[in-house]
Amino acid sequence: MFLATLMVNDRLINRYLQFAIALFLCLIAFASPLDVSAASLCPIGMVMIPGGSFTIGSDNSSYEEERSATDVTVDRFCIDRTEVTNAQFAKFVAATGYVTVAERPLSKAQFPDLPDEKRSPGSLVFQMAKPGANSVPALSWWHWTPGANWKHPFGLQSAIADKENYPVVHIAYEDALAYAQWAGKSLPAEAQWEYAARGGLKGATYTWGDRYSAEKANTWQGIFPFFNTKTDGYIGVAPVGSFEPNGYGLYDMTGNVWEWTSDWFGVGHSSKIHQINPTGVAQKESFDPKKPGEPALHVIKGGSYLCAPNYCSRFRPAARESEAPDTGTTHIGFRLVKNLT
Ligand SMILES: [Ca+2]
Repeated sequence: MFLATLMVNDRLINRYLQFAIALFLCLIAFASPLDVSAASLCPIGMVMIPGGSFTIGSDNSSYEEERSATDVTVDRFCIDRTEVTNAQFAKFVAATGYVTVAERPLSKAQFPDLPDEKRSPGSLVFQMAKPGANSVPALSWWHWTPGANWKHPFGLQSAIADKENYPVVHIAYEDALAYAQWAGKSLPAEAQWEYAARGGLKGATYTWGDRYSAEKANTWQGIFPFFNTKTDGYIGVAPVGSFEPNGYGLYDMTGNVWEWTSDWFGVGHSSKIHQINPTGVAQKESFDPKKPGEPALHVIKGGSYLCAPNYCSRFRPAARESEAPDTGTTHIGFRLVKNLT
């Protein structure tokens, strides 16, 4: 009797096992195409952007460098969900001993006429116009500050001890490139960056749509550089992810800090051909009419917490600015891509 019961139970157990295995295989068969393609192709912290065509630039902007709007195609790629943070950059420095451009003394090769006492490391720090001022010379808000670097954003007296989740700043192009090589990733091409910033919207002015909102991103409210009403909650840099993401789930593609791209800056976009995975002009062709005396410049995108409607209203996907590769400031950071093809 006992043996018969055991045999019946064994058959029941076998049937249950067969059913469970069949159910498990079905779940894998249905689940794996979604889970594997979406999750495993991109490293943690990155989002996969599906390939496609879009219109880069804008013909409706007053900024000449955004013209002519041109159709381009990009292959799928992964992109960081947020700007690279102080905590992430600190891991890179701890692992490699890397010293950023802002932490190095100014070289005689690059600045032959500079007296030795002015070769101390430093960077450019933004300072608002003094109270009561109603006019200031252009760019006079940038102050060379000895000791300013990613660990000391406003000079030696400042620190990032409680700002691990803030975007790293004072990053020169070669600093961003060194981090990218260590991370096994790349700096985005301008087309990749702009395509990702648009979040799936076609031709929208902003990353969220066509209507400007002071509360959608960390920009400047008020009259730059005289007063900032802080409507968006932040007078300076904000922790990454403080505002709603765009349609692709990417944070701070508008404002907070400018972001480096791998493209050299040209006057505008070429409308001659439909380009696939465009990478911008050659280095020798890099030129910005606003900065005729400067050599090759890289494209930066996204605008920053210093962009106000009255000055540098570049908090739009189509907007672009030029930046000298050796110049990081209190409002330039970066994010990376991982190319899948
Ligand atoms: Ca702000």
